[in-house]
Amino acid sequence: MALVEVKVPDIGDFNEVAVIELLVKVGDTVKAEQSLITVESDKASMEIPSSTAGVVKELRVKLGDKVKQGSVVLMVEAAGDVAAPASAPAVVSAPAAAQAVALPAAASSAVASVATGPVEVHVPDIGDFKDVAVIEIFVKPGDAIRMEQSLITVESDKAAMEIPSSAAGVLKELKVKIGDKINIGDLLAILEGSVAALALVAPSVAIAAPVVSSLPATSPASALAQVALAAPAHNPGSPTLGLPHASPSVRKFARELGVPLEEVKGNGPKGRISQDDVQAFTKSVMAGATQTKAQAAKAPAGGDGAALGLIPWPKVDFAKFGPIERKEMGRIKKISGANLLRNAIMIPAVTNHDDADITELEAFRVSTNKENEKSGIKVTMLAFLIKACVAALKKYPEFNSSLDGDALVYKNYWHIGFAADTPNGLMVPVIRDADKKGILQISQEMGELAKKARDGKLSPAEMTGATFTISSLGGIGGKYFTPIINAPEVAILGVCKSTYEPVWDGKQFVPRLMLPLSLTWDHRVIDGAAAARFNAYLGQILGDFRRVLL
Ligand code: CAO
Repeated sequence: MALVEVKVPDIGDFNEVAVIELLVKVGDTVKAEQSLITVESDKASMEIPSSTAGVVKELRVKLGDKVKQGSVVLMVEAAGDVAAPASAPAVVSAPAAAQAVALPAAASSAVASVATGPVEVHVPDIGDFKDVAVIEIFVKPGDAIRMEQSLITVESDKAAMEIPSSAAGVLKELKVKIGDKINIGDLLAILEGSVAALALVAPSVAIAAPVVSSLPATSPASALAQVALAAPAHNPGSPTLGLPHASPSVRKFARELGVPLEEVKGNGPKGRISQDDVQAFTKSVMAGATQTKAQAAKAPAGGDGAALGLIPWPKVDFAKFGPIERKEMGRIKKISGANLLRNAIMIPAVTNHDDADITELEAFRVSTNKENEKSGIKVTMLAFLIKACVAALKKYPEFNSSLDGDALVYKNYWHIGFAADTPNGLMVPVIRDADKKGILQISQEMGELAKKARDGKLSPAEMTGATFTISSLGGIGGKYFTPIINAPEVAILGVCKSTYEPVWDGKQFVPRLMLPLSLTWDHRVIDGAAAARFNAYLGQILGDFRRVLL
């Protein structure tokens, strides 16, 4: 078996195009015509195919390298049926058919004439390629079209190209739609207005597509067509198109997965989207961290359940049963609704209910408030709860963690969020570094943050970074409830109104002030026993704060 060089075939006038993707690695078995690398000029991206079948023994290029016709891409141990040329070195050159020529610069500006009225724009000579699919449409009726402006992108299995307009004017009618298969001569569009017609315009590319190199180039026209088919997947420099910048294979990959490429952030040079970017986007959508625009449009705060395969949400004409008034939900309610829905659906949440004896603590709170009357700072039970929770979070650190894929992120800071009821809806301001602050400071900050929340003046920084949240309905009433975890936190404490209860002290029932606690926790991270211990410890601290010192 011969070791052969696979070289960059004739890629027209383009010199020194950058390698932007390596599509194979050492050890891979490649077929003849299989794409090996993607190269890119400032206007076009193209895949370079293998001229032979075999096993890749060595890669001679790396990302960022500049290549031109004749550059060795890799060394292949040719398959038995592929004979290397007898003469050494065993070079497999580009097929003869790859003698594509670059579009003469003059061609695009020649043969122009001035006309008015309807002008038909047809698919120019795109070589032997037949039935190439329309994958993108850049224009719509009413758009003012410039000469040479890209109208659509078509794609074969290995190359993507933009088809430019052969005339200027206002687009009256587009004759193709996404998915249509087109051929040379097909009517693409009808323009109207003052137009400068061009008799022959090849697609606006100046880089020959090696992917068509196996097709016989029988005439200058088809050679030109090969140039044409080398068209760019995207013109990264063009501000007018605003298209995602990605190579044909990445586009194909994205289409196969149903990924909207325009929503993917490219991390390559000039924002180019790589296969890794598409994969990362897909993972993020699957994990629920990202929503595509289509998903967002389909699933407002209420959601219709279709994405979960549920039966449709009941649609009832309430007016049939009595007078109604319809009011759009406010922005905050919509945002928090969407978050609550996701958290309720995605987190296997369990709630433990317990009671804490706060008789002595309440007495201390009342006396503290008396002593501090002049300071203007009012201490409520919530400030003690924040402090007590920090102690419990330190003792049971998984309650202060977040899930990141298969890993747990333990946070060595204790920022406690508290739910605040505001006229605009529920908000969760955050007391930062609650472990470093005393009860008075926490009470003061809580008062300020709660006021800001009610006035709609909380900054994003004041609502982010919490490691655990407390939702207190103690000032209102109720006994127990099941709060929803504020992802990516893994637990939340719900607190209701304390009441005097008869508690057995071993000899008799005595009146004790009992605080109802409801701890909701993420069962992926926390076990039931740990949750019971957390609540029990919290109860002990609230019963006797001196335990924090132990
Ligand atoms: N048991 C008994 N009384 C309690 C109590 C409890 N657990 N917690 C607070 N109280 C008392 C306070 O001592 C205060 O009494 P006084 O008026 O006699 O002094 C009164 O209830 C009102 O307290 P508060 O609500 O103003 O203060 P807070 O620190 O307890 O709470 C805040 C502040 C912003 C959290 C609260 O105003 C609030 O918005 N709570 C609602 C939170 C919420 O909506 N949660 C639900 C989220 S899930 O939808």
